[in-house]
Amino acid sequence: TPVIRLEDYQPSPFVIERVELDVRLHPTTTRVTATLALKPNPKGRPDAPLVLDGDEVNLKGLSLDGRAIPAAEFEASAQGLTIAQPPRRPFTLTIETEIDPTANTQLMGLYRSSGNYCTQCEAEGFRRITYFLDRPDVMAVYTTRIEADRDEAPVLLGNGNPVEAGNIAGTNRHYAVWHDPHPKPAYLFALVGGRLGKVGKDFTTMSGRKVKLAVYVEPGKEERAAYALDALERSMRWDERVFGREYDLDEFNIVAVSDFNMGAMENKGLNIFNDKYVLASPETATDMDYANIEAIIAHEYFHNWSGNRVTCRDWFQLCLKEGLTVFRDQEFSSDERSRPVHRIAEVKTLRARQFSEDASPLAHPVRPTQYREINNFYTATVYEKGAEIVRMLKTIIGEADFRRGMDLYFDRCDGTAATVEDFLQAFSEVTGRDLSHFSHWYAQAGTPRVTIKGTYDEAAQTYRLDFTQATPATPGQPNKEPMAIPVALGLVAQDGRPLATSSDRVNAQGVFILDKASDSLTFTNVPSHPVPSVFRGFSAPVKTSLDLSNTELLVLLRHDSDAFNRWQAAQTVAMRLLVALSTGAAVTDADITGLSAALEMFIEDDAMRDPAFAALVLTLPSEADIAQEIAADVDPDAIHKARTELKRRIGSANIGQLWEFHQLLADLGPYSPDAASAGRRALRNVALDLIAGADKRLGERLAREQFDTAGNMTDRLASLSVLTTLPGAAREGALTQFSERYRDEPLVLDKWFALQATILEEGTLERVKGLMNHPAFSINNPNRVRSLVGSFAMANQMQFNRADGAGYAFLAEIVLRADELNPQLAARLLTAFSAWRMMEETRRKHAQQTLQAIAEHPNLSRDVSDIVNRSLE
Ligand code: HT7
Ligand code: ZN
Repeated sequence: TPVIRLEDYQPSPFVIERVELDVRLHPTTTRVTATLALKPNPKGRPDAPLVLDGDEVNLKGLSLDGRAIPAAEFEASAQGLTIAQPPRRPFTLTIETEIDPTANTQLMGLYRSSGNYCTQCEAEGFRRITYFLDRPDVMAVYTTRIEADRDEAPVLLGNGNPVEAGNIAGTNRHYAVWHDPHPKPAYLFALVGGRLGKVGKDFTTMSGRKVKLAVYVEPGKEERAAYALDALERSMRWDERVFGREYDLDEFNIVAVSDFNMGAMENKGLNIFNDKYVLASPETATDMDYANIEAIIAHEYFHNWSGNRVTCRDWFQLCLKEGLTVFRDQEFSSDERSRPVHRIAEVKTLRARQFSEDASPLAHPVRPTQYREINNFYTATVYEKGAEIVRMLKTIIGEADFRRGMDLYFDRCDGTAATVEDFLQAFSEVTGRDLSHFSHWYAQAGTPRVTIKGTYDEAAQTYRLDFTQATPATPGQPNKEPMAIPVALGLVAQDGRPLATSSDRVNAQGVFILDKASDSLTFTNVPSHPVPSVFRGFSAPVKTSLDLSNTELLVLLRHDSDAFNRWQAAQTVAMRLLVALSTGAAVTDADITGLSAALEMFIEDDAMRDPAFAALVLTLPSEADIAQEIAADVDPDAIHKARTELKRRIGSANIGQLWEFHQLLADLGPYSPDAASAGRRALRNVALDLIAGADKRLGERLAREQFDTAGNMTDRLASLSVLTTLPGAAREGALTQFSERYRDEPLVLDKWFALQATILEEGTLERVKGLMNHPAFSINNPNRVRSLVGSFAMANQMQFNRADGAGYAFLAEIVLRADELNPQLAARLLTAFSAWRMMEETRRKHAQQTLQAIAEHPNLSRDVSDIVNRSLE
């Protein structure tokens, strides 16, 4: 397959100004008539042929300005349509195609989910509906007529505003016409037809425009859409208040579907969602589900400006909309919930997903320079690291200039397909700063490591910090330049008092910019040997090596004014112990008691003040985090043993207090998903988990009681999760009870699949294989596959990485099966192998052989072949 390169970008030789689509929905033979108003692009090659993209479409008719084009003058295949000598003036092309939405198991283009029709066009799905210039810089105004059987699809939705609807006399068919006045690329096109229930409300924008908001779901589940609708309204208000961005159509519709490759899609005025991120009730959704729904509803809504009004010139610029929109949704969630708690959660995800990607053979820059399959670049690097870059920009230039830069970017680039350069240019202009060095963040892959050494001079009362930075080699990038790294920092006295810092290298917001390979800064008037608190709020996506003792770190846990670094200090101490225990290095009893005593003090003094924060502090780094820290010759069994042991020690040392939390924090009133209530449940459930790690009988008793009496899914699932750590009849009984209770709730059964797939025991692989035959499982449904197979491969590092290679062989088999149906899903599953090189030798060899066998398999999709080949490079 060809490599697409950023440096080869050429403007399209033709533009499409208007599109009229007539879609006659039918389960197997849907007819699409596309009428395209084309004209030569003055910026494109003047003599170029017209080459339209296509993918599995059947051409039924083709005419130019109303006349059929003779067969000799065009060439059509399932993959494209070429007219060698198109007119060099404006003209109209009418294309009739036939497609089969029922046979579409890839879930790209027009497909059916639970009998309803829906579309997914990002990145290159529109070409599966009709031949088109399917690239984001070709922006057109769309009018869509949708026709369907009234019984099969009483609801017909399109982009933009509704224009007309009616019955077709003498038939059982009806139609609706939608017009979207905002020019958009084809990837933002959508339509929906089906039997759907609805919840809605009116919204008045800041300038007084009335907008009808609606969320469409499976009939009977309308009540479960109320939270999503509320989150939408709050998102719209927030974007007005914080970014000055107003909505621009008469309607905003969201549709939930059960078969979806990703979380959701920001189609103009018609967002389509994985139902997992819409439907919620206390009985079926956890606190985490509610938080995810809020974040994803916000994310897709925010795309209306960062992505739709200002879109991307080409797919290399994906971070321009995704990184920026993730930043915006993170800020929204931080404002709606607890900022420090949310920041810790963001960083946990970033480290688990993006740092691991950056350390793997799949590492790539936030703005890649080449790809074979764009679907494989919807990655943690583009999304999460992309968001960190925007956050650093804001840290460096300050809040006021950031907002001025955003305003300039939106205003200047409105209605255009922009680049990362356009984005940075807006901030350069408002600040007068040269951001060319900063832009390395978009181009250089790999996680920089910053090493910091502190020296106190008692006589001079100065404290010096020496910094060095280095970014490891990544595929295609052996040598790295130093990055511009904002370091938010402060000093804390050994007794915990904050020290007034003064250094001419640190700005008023407490930020030092490290932009050389090494640099130092000196604080003056420092009365005693301080403890430095660096990268406050995780001010840059880097790894840090800091020569602080555990005792000093525990001073930060107790006293730092920065909540993120309090959490980080506890994590660093725990990580040191876990790495040592995992690798057989010396760990003294005093080392462990040091941490557990500090946590005891934290539990007594602080935990109840902010339970959500306490729950995070009391959660040890995951087994995958520990593996990443060890990074070479990893033995997952040893890691599991080490973590279990440290957890047992911390639980035992604090069991009385933990038990008290468990009793004290029980939910009394009706369930509410708000952050404070969720925080209390989180602490209670972390306490239960620690108790069970220390005293199995007590843990089992409390978990069983909680399971029986829980008034919401968060508590029920948390107790079941604790029970799954305790082999025996109680666990199996609870699992059976749970599956019977929720037998008609696929999204809840997904949690049940995932829980069992992550049991850290030898029999798990056999259990997972058995569950693939469960009536609720289907290899065609991405949520089911991700819950069972994805959880096993991505969230059970001990059992996936079994020393006998059976976990790898299983995943390979499923990837190959899934690849025949849904290549995107298969390719994502396959990324579970990305850490294979850091495993110890036996596992490494098994993984390599398995990857090689996949690579040699005939008829791999482009998606899977791209991932497998890059994984082996
Ligand atoms: N922009 C959306 C990306 C997306 C997607 C990409 C490829 C294949 C299927 C997909 N569904 C959604 C989602 C987002 O980031 O908002
Ligand atoms: Zn997005």
